[in-house]
Amino acid sequence: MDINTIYEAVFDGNAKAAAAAVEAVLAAGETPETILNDACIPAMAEVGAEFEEGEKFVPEMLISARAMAAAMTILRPLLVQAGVKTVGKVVLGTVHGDLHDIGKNLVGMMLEGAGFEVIDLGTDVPPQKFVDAVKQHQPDIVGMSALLTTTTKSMPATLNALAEAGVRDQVKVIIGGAPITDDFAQKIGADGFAADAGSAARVANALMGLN
Ligand code: B1M
Repeated sequence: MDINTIYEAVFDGNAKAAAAAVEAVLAAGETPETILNDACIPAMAEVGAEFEEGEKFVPEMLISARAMAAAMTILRPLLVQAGVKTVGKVVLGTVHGDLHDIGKNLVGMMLEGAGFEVIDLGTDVPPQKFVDAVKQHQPDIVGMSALLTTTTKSMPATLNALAEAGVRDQVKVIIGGAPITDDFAQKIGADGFAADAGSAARVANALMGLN
């Protein structure tokens, strides 16, 4: 059993096989990072590509997402363990109107793996809920994810709400998601943009003055 077995299990949406393959490949000495980056993420990317080409449909996407979640249940604590210490606190959420959370969850896992404490507000998070979480948890960073072009407008709305509540200057804001670009991030006044989960961790580190 090798890393391709995990790729196939996630791609085929076989949660049981994905979990078993992750256990076996870890036992054989592979790192959780390699399994995440070289099997799980590419498998979901291929599922997305086939969906766009009309070769896969929503139920198939969902079972692949569940298989990925099964793999992540095993990988998450190991990725977190790899973080030497808590380097900062992040409040993370998918913006209002948007239910996509696979990418956001990956970003959260990579941030945890990079040593951040992550407070995950979930999906469909209204601006006021971000504001309340900033007041309650005093994070260093707010991370917003959006996958729909229609929900990207919730990002400037949340930035405005943070400013109106007087807490915008207390946090750095990182945004990401398939329709998000660096240009958009700059235009709305976010502090950082990341194209994927790995770079989200690097951008967060940079905003904390690390590396
Ligand atoms: Co949705 N969906 N979906 N969907 N879905 C897309 C996004 C879409 C592009 C598919 C398509 O039509 N080609 C399209 C959006 C079109 C657009 O707006 N331009 C779309 C649509 C239209 C919809 C619905 C409206 C469909 C419908 O009901 N008619 C509906 C909307 C529901 C809602 O949100 N209100 C919907 C529903 C769903 C499912 C529920 C079936 C499911 C989501 C399951 C879940 O998330 N729990 C789903 C899925 C799976 C997808 C696709 C196929 C895959 C998304 C995904 O998980 N990718 C997607 C097509 C695609 O992307 N090719 C699609 C894998 C993931 C690892 O990547 O999320 O991009 P991604 O995250 C990356 C980066 O973007 C980045 O890092 C991540 C990891 O590397 N990133 C960040 C993400 N957030 C970040 C935050 C950061 C930094 C980086 O900082 C904080």
